Amino acid sequence: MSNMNKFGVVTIIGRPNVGKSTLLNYILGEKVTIISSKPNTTRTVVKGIKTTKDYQAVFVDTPGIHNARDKINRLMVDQTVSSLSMVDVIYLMMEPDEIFASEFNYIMSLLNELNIPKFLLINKIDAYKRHEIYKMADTAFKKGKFKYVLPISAKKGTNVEKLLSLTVEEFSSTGAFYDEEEITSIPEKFLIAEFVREQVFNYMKDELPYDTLVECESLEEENDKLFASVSIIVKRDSQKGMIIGKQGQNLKNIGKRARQNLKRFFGVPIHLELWVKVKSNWQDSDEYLSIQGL
Ligand code: GDP
Ligand code: K
Ligand code: MG
Repeated sequence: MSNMNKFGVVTIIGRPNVGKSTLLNYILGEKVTIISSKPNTTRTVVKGIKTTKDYQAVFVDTPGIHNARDKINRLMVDQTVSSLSMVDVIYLMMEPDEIFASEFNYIMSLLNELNIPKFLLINKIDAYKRHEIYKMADTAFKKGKFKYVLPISAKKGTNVEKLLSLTVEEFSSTGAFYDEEEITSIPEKFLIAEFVREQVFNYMKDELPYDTLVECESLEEENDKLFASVSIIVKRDSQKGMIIGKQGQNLKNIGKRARQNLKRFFGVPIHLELWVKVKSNWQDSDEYLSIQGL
């Protein structure tokens, strides 16, 4: 990892079955997927990380974004889109014959507001005729502000190398921002926080405030064991109580499940220390904004 000079976060948006997982599996070369059982969580979830000698790309999922049918869902989608400010590149994946329904237009109008490069991936080109692909590309350019429109086949890998090199062009050179030691610890910390966040969502159901922040404050490795300290930051004391639960049972469950998943993911045991903190104005604080914007 020491020669790595670029770092970025990518999200893939698209309706079910369009081929998102297939593309990720092709890119990552192995199945790395974190599944959140709670739909419509507005936070992003890490799906996998690709590290080469030149770059590191973190792929995150954006659950619930393709569900803008009614007013309630649209509120959720609004929230989700604003949480995308942390990503460097957005992939929107469609099939050549997909129609531009009202929810697509709605999502597109929100995405167009974001100053983040958007790539339209027209997937499954191995299964469609050329004119169908051209027609989709033409319509897409009219509907959205795409930096690139790329016909791909996630299954066969057609144009995927091209896609990756265009993606990395959008990444920032982390050398300018972090020293080497920090670069190597950032993705693991980011992942650990995501695993914990996933369980916080699972156990809190609808009571969880959207602006809950999860942060991995320290991570150390010793004798093939990981030691992590993670903070769950809420705005009010009452929310702190909810997360901890009766006799700490909720927090215990969150920690237990997160630990199991982390152990499976990293392949080593992990000692996880969870803290619940109240910071009433973290959204206004530079320190926390920079963490959220990782
Ligand atoms: P997701 O729901 O967006 O994650 O979609 P999946 O990755 O699970 O893919 C849904 C289906 O589409 C699977 O049967 C895939 O094999 C298929 N699929 C994905 N990409 C391609 C492609 O490039 N060409 C073809 N022909 N099928 C594809
Ligand atoms: K970045
Ligand atoms: Mg999938």
